[in-house]
Amino acid sequence: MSFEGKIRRAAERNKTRTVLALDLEDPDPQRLLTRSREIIQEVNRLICAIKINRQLVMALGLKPVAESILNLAKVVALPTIMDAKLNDVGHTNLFMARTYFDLGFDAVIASPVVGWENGLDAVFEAANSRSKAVILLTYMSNPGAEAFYSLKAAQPNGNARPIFEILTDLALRWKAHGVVVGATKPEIIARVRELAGANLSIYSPGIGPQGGHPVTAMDAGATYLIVGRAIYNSPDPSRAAMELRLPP
Ligand code: BMP
Repeated sequence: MSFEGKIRRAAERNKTRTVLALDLEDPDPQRLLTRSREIIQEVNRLICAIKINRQLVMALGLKPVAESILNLAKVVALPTIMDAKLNDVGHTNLFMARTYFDLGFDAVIASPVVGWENGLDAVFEAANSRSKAVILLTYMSNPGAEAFYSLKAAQPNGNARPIFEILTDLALRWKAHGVVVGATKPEIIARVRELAGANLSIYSPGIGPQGGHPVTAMDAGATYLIVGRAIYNSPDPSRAAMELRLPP
């Protein structure tokens, strides 16, 4: 089944649009692995996917991530996203994308600013040939993001457009599964939704500690919320995940 099919099925089954960002930190790799597994076991019926960052892969290593975290995700029927933020030339992007897909990840996040030719072309090809997905970073949630993503760039026709609008067009042209747009910028989510129509999934991080609000982000047009600390740092993670389940 495709990533899209898996996340939709999990979202319907668990009545949630929350993707868990599994970003725990611990200097002891064994404790980190145990805690990461515990959080998944605690909230797996209250989330629809798991996103893993490079920091977790750095701390645990690829093999333990695959054997322990990805296997557990499979057991609890949740798709996994590798937040690789791929941002290099073609051959190294391809190596990383292939490695993550072959380990068992269902989707990767990439940065569209490297462009298509000898940038993300091979990543999309690798994803498409394996029924995996590519999600593109389109507007980040941190305050400093505005300086780049809202910058207006001249178009061949002489008009100037904000960079995030150009990146949204690229996501549509390249047939990306989805885009990442910060929950801290509901007006940008609304604009991306307006440009993209109904079919492009919008993943929105920045809920809680970064200042974004789940209802505002969903009302603006987000498809999924990406949530880390507000769940795993909560004294009661399953209650926190439960509260993020929004009425249909
Ligand atoms: P938290 O909910 O703890 O703030 O974590 C947000 C997660 O989303 C982190 O994994 C971070 O890497 C990711 N993220 C983000 O916060 N803003 C972005 O613009 C893009 C992201 O991938």
